[in-house]
Amino acid sequence: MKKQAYNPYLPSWEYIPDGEPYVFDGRVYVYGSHDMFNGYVFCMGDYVCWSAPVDDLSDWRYEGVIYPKTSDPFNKDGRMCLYAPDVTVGPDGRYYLYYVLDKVSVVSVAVCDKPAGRYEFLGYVHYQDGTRLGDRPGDEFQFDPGVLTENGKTYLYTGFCGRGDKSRHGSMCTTLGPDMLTIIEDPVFVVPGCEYSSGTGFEGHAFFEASSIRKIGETYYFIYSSEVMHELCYATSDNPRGGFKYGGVIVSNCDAHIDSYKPADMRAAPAGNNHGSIVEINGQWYIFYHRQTNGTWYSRQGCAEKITVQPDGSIRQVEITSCGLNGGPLNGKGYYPAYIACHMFNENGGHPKVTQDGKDGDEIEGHIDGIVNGSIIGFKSFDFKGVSEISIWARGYAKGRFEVKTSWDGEILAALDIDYTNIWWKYTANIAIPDGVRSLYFKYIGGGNPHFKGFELR
Ligand code: FUB
Repeated sequence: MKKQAYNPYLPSWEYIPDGEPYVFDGRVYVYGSHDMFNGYVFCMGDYVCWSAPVDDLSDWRYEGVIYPKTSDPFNKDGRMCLYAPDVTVGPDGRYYLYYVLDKVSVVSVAVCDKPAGRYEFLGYVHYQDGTRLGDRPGDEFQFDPGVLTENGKTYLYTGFCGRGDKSRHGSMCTTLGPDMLTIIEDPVFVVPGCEYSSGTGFEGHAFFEASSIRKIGETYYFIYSSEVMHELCYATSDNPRGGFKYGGVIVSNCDAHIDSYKPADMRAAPAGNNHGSIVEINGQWYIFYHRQTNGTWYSRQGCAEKITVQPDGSIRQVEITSCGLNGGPLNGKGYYPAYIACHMFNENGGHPKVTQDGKDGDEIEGHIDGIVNGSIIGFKSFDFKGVSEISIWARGYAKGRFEVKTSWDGEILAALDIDYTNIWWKYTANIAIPDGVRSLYFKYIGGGNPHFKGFELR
């Protein structure tokens, strides 16, 4: 790899949640929504695409705008947002983009000859009499399409189930014919929402949103965001239109359930909605998901972690890290930006936040603010060897110290005293980090609210 790969995997000034990863012709393409820095609602941008060669997951290329939000006939004035999309290759070899706008319950389709060219609006998914899916009396709410095409049929999964809404039953599968628009098999519910999960095996992890579908061997894997929102779960079946059994949690964007370094119910990062999917890249499976930044749900960023599909087809929950696509721990020496922190929490509740200077689109490296006395910021993980000095860059109205540790509640290995400064200021201390693969934590003790830009290990 040319560089090391971090989480988030795209530049820190890019905000692409809901990522659906696919490998086409030797490159990984990610199709997601497009949030903005300081966005005041979800998904304020046009769809853009990023891709990377399968043999260098650090080398992401901006493919540009693939679909402006005003391309949909229902949205000529740009009043609505493009919610989470998905892409599938049709029987004609072209690429089909499925999405819903945020204020209408119909599924739109756009098409392109290339994975990341300019997609053109094609039409709305409809029954054979021309009635749009979502418009027929009795149709349930259409949301977050996930699509898979095989043998001339496209399986379209949609739905959104809020707590207390008995009109929503779960995620539904609708089968489309080779024109990619016309329904040939009516919707059937495949995974229950929380109002209908009792006795199904999905209790506590019922379907909320973010339908996504993949196939491994002969097994269909339905990936979705559960009723607790921060976790991506999976269910499996040998039939795309039914028989799905709950499998488990693959990732939680706050590491809920993980008890290897903290209590299982402790949230190691700001929890928020989640959406993504699994993909095999060069023989390794990954889960793509997103995290929340800037203290809101409207500036989300894509992250990824390695997963293992066990011989029995099961997938165990993986931890959130700073280095998901890197293939292993980060080099134990060098400069690292603070925005790659995977753990951010305060001793007395709440979380610091990743943010950036400037406005949306300004290519300025992100940093962390919202730091208070007792804030803990962690990075996972590094392969340390012979580290003897550490520097940090901080600024802001603050006077105190950053303690450095290799576990959030562990021994203090160094302390860096900081003072008021209006510009990024470098502070250095000697440290002896034991060799080996470990996390790195910074705990702030003091007054005020420092900003944290990055650190260097030597
Ligand atoms: O990005 C907008 C919406 O938030 C998506 O459609 C949902 O899946 C959730 O991630």
